[in-house]
Amino acid sequence: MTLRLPLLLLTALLAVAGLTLVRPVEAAAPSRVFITATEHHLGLSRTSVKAGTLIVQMRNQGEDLHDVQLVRLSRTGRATGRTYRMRTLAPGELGELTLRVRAGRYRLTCTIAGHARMGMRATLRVR
Ligand SMILES: [Cu+2]
Repeated sequence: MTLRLPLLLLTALLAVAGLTLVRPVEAAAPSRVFITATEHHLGLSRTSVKAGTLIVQMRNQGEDLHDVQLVRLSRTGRATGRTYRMRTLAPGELGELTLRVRAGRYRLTCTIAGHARMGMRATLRVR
């Protein structure tokens, strides 16, 4: 009888510890940014997102073809690492791109000739 309570307590403690240990680590929900493309502007729903998985959706609300390219910038502002590009969207089309982003700044541009120069560029900060 005197041994029963400590044994029960130990079993209970092990069960709790076990439950805690096998509990799966919850994956962080992906960040999302929505872009509205027009002549000649990229309108971002937010300019700052968390590092990790990022879902980029873009709607071409303009009358010309548009796309979007994302590239991380180095401390000196130069493109570094992989370049991600969404397919070219016809007017009215919606596109989606999923990528993994690291802390820093990403430059977004439309790659259609002359569009970035005319204003289709934006910066996304990753925390
Ligand atoms: Cu464009």
